[in-house]
Amino acid sequence: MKNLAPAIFPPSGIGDAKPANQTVLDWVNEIATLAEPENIFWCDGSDRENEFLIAESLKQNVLINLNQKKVPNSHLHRSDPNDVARVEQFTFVCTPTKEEAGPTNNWSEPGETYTKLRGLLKGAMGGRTMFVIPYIMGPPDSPLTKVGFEITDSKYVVLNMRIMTRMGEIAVKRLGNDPNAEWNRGVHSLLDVNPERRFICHFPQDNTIISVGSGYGGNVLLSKKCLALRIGSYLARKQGWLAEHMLILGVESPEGKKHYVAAAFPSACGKTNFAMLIPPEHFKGWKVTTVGDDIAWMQVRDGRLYAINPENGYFGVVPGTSYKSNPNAMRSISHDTLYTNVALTDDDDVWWEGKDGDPPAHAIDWRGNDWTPNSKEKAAHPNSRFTTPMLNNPALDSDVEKGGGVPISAIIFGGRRSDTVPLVFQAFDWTNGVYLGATMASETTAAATGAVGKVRRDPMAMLPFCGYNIGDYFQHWLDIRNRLTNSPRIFSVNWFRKGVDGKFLWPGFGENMRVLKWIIDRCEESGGALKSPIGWLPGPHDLDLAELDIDHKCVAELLCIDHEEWQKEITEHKQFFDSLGGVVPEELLEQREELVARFKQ
Ligand code: GTP
Ligand code: SPV
Ligand code: MN
Repeated sequence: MKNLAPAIFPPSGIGDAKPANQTVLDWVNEIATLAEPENIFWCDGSDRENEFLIAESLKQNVLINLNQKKVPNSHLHRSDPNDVARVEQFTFVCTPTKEEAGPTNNWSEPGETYTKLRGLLKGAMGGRTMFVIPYIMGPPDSPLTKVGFEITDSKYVVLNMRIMTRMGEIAVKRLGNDPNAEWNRGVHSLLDVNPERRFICHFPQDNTIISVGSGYGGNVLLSKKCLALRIGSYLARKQGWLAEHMLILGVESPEGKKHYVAAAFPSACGKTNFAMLIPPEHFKGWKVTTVGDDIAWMQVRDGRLYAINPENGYFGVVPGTSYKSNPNAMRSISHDTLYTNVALTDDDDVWWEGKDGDPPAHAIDWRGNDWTPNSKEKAAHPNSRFTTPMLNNPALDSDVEKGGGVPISAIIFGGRRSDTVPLVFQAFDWTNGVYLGATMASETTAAATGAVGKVRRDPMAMLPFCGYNIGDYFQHWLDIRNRLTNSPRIFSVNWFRKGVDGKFLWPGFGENMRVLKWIIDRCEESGGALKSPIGWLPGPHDLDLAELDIDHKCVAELLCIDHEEWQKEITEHKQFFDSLGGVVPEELLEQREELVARFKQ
């Protein structure tokens, strides 16, 4: 490596989100001097570049060819079996003080962390190519759009980023020449994909992310959870907007009246499926369109909340996806798609648990081993994923590129709860809705490593993604209210309540339209509801269940508020707030008192 700028690491801009006078070139040279790659490759996002990278990836077994007749322009990637999900225990928020990261984040001191990472990155790209990916998050003409650069030594990352973001020249143009322009620095290196040397570190004050030792999903596609949520939420608070783990959908009545809804569900709890919902026959003429399936950036304008989807593609859960559960997703992933950790059939097609039709008699599982329907192991990893451009989605909303965003009528919080939480209810007001979001809980899933099925509090589905003190985050949500004159109504949903037989009581998927319809009715102040201690609950006849084959008893169970379960729930709210060590805003503590009082009335 010749003619490179001297290494300056950590960057000089500590304490300021701007990359103080450090140009992108300086920074790239600095990382190159440290990591010593064989080549530097500036990505432009062109088709030619994509073809080249795919050809190289096939040669190096980073990608596996698929049957181009069955899934045109699509490929399979198998990750290291030790590297199949986000690693929350190795994810750090490195603010100058521990207090800024708050009680829900792993914190490590920025100076020490830079030194440690610098040590790990030293010579780490020897013999490899270092890719520099310029990208933007958000539509090209949006005031909310952010510029990021990701350096990576993984072709798989480049191929994913090309689908997930608007990549290449567009970002360089947007950045312009202003040395004070705001842009995000992301550094990623696979190292030797060793879980003991796997760290996902965020430096919000420096607008910097450094991720090492993983090659999977949210750990390495730095645009997504790292920039759009962790760094994004930090910037959002500072700049007065919201960065949320939310899908955005449009819902249009047969008369042509349209609403937009944003919904926060934790990982693998139904965002992509809800965002692509196809209404059942009974709702003929109703149309649901997708703006985003995972992340919403929202700003207040003229007293209303407007949302954009910063992403350009979907990194979605594969297992369970079928023409029955999600036809729009199936169509989206039928071409031009990158599959990660699904099974490969003998005719080079992809397969996973829950796909339509019979399982293949033989396949190669996600680890590369022989598999038959008698095998004990799953053929596709439970967190296997597709990466597909949003343009593939037949239900893509026509305003997805609108820089000003779409106006949000309702915000929904939802988790995976076998018990306690009814199918749907509405918060009394904004503050009550913030309480509802702050206390939501969900059973853990395969999207992150660790136990699955354990109920944990996951405020606003942001527990793993809030890049600063959660108490300040709650306060930020409360404060937004003061700027809203036409505020979205706030709701809770739970598709996952189970009966005594252990089966889901609610059919879910397309039938969720019935719940969505009630939510829209409530926004238009036409839907009926009963006042309950936890909020406005639909009465038995307020939900349109016509032509749905469901037992009345199931409906009653779905909508039931069991006082014993709720006493336990409210106790857990207190335990959760207590566990945060005094950062919870007074208003939310009062909300809890009021909830307790309503149960005593
Ligand atoms: P991330 O991409 O991790 O953020 O996940 P997500 O929130 O987008 O979840 P997704 O829509 O991919 O669904 C995750 C799992 O939940 C899949 O296995 C789905 O089949 C299942 N699921 C989604 N919607 C429903 C529903 O309405 N009812 C039931 N029972 N399962 C659902
Ligand atoms: C999630 O876990 O919420 C995801 C998948 O959307 S990942 O990008 O791996 O974080
Ligand atoms: Mn997600």
